[in-house]
Amino acid sequence: MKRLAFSLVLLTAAPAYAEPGAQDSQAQTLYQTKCASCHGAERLGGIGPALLPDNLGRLGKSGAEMTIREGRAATQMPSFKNEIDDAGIKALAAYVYSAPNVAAHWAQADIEASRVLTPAPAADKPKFSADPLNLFVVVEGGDHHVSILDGDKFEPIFRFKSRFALHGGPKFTPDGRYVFFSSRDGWVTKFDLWTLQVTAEIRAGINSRNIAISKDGKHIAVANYLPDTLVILSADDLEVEKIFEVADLNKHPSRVSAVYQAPTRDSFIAALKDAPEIWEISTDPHAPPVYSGLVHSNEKSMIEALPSAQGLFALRRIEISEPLDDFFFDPSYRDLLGANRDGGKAVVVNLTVGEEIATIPLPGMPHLGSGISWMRDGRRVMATPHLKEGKISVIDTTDWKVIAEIPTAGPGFFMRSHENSPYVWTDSFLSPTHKDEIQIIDKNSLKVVRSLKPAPGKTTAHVEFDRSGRHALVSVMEMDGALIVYDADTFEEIKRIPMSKPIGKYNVYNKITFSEGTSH
Ligand code: DHE
Repeated sequence: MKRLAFSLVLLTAAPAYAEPGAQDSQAQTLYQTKCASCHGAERLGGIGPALLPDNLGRLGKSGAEMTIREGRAATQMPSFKNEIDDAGIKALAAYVYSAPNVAAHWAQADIEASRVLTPAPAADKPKFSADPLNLFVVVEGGDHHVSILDGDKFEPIFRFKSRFALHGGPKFTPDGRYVFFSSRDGWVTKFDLWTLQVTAEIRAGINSRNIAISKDGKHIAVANYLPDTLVILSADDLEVEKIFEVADLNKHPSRVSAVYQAPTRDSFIAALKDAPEIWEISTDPHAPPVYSGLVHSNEKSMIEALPSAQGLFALRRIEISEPLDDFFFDPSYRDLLGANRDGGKAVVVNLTVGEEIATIPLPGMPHLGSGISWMRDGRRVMATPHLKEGKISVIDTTDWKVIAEIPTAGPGFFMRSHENSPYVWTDSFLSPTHKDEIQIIDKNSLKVVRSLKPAPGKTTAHVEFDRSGRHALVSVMEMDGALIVYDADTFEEIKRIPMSKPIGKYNVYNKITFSEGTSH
């Protein structure tokens, strides 16, 4: 039986979930009377987010208890401490971490029914005077808002309420006019940066990872953990164009860890969490035929035995030795570096031939998704932080050898640079003692040249440059946080803009030009 067919299916196995406890019936009654109206009778979400273990994993049971007891600031979640006693709160928290009675399903009809269109009035220019290509889009996770910042004056020009818990980088149309956001509970939002208006929204999954936009800006791909799907939407009005039920060649379903645009290949590349395959989905209507599953096989009979696909959304499977769920792409998108959370290594996959071509030992859990690359001594190097060790590994992409390990203040999450800057900025986001420190590394000497601690004791991370590369913006990721603007050459603080837990910030120009030092 398929684990996630597009209908209600009894749940057979779900290893990530705790089994329902004995106090379940009390908790279920409480849930239906107190929570269901916002979070849905089946815990799939509504006004509030889905309350399933896969959505709540990072909150933890004690965090869930605290949220039920105290409510959540700046949201519609009230405090229940005067309505539910301690035992009830504990039972409810355990309940939302237990397996749902039915497999979570989100079929095409559900996706389509969720779509809301709010078209903006016609506009032939932005309704503000700031450079529309030097805007910053800032995701404020504290009270779930997005701020639009003038990237020359560093002044907010607009702020709006976003979906709950946006995650991953927003994606821009090639002209920089529209931006798309995705939330952890599956919502995709299209926002018009000229009229400053949300124009369309749709819930493409129950638990989503991220989105990608196609090279021509016409299609949005949504990577889902729940259900096991990859959903393609029209970027125009978010209408569903195709749903891939993701499974390996043996029909074992897989979650999709992330999906990316490969601009030089005119395709989406998807990382699968549970299958030893990388998926490439063509976004070129004239793509030649591909032989799914056997792209690297020499066995003619097997190639003939498999159907070929061609054109828009043709699927190519690249078989690899084990699942890889964290990717870095070289700027030509010929090679991909992949890792999974368990291994102390990265695997290089050549996307042209569909083969693993090298393995790089990289202990300390590299965070390849945050890797960046630059030219040094005529050779292209890439650098990655590590989630479990305070170091940056620098790799020569010609022979895939680690050429340096730069010690940092602690395990880090993000890295950034700009083609006009001689420096790389990185954080120690995961360090219990140095999470307030930003370190700046010389791209040539590979030495740390400066450490900044702009808000002692407060988590400080995620950097983005402005269009010119002259300024670097850093987040103090706290509820009473701030965006700090630095001179990228002198490292002097220029301005501090208060914000509610600013997470990521994204410069329109750098994103649409695939600037070398930023994420895509
Ligand atoms: Fe992220 C990007 C996965 C936890 C903030 N994160 C991404 C991307 C992936 C990913 C695959 C690339 C998507 C894209 O931009 O299109 N993140 C994961 C995880 O697997 C992990 C470790 C665990 C999880 O909970 O999913 C994780 N991420 C976090 C956080 O805890 C962060 C710090 C806070 C939050 O809001 O969840 C966080 N992730 C971010 C940000 C980006 C991101 C800000 C975009 C980075 C960029 O500059 O483009």
